[in-house]
Amino acid sequence: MFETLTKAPGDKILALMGEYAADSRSTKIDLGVGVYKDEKGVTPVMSSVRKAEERILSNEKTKTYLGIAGNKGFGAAVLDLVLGDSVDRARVRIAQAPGGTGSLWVLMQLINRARPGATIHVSNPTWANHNPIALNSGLKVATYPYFDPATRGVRFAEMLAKLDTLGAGDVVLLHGCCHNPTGANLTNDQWDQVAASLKRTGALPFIDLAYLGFGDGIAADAYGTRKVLATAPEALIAFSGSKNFGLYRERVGAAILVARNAEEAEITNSQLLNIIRGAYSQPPDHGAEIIRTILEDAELRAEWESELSGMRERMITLRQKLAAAIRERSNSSDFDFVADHRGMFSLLGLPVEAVDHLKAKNGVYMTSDSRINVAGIPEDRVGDLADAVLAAIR
Ligand code: PLP
Ligand code: TYF
Repeated sequence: MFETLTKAPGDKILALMGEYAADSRSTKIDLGVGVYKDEKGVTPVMSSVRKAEERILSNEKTKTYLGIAGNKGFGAAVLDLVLGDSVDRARVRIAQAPGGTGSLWVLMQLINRARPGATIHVSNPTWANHNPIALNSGLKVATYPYFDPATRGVRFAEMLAKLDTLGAGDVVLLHGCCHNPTGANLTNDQWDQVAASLKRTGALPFIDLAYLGFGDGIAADAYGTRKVLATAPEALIAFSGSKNFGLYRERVGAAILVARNAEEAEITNSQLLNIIRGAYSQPPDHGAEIIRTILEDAELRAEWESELSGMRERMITLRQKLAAAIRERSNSSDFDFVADHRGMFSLLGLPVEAVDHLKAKNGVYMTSDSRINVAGIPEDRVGDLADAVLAAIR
């Protein structure tokens, strides 16, 4: 049987994690995989999460099945968190799923049931996992212009021109906030224009929301999602609780669908649940129960929001420090974009030789496209990093 197989390509980001672990230099810096790190360089269990887990452990009465859509309280709380009052809930359904990735997976399967072989348009560039999930689901993938290497901002006029050419039956995958890998994001005014374009063309918005709260705050980061939902007749959202609750390995996320009316929502949801049942039957509960416990309890929720703000502010400070250090050393504003970007990442726009040089010479690890995880910058080494980056491009 298996002799028919050839070796499949690995995940480059996860491979880089292994390379970093094997590097014995004490001065090495990990700006690779997208996990938040605190000032000690560790990815902590949040205090609100720890407290929720303690409550769950002492209160839990059973571990019997919860059903295909998973934890109902989690679903309701996530809808409040993400949607606000942007859309009539009668048109909305939510199913808990294993991470943002599992949510993307079941929603792409759903698209393929509705429109087999439909084209999903992703930003150029986008998260490395979008393509494989879409292709594995039977969809076709195309790109729309997004990152401008000259300004390190968004090529918005070109993006919008492309979106305007799409039609009903096309799907547009948008990063709700904190674009991965670039760190370049749409302004509120640009979101308004994207929402208007989608309404005009009838293309289906599909929002990947993996970093809610990592950019400028929960409401600010939800602006685009809520704007699109307020105007689009139909939409899909893949929510992840991996980053903002620090629950990576618990695999918690949610697939959200918005249909034209309650009747279509019910029918579409029956297909979504059917996909889930035929895949993994039901999602794991622990992470979802943690999020439910936190969001439903005023005190825990306030603690979580304050922890999340702390993480966000730390990343913004690191951005400002790196931009300032490079400005000081180079007498140029070439890297000021790092301070304007939001979320965990910035695409530096370095040639691959510079990325290789930084790894070999300085033990600075970033993905080959020159994406850095700003949370990985050690606060006391910002100057070293600025020196190394400038030396690598000299
Ligand atoms: N989407 C994007 C853009 C991401 O960066 C991630 C990161 O991990 C995910 C989705 C899904 O994450 P997870 O499946 O770990 O929740
Ligand atoms: O982009 C990142 O680094 C994160 C983490 O298959 C990640 O989104 C990377 C690769 C992967 C799953 C998660």
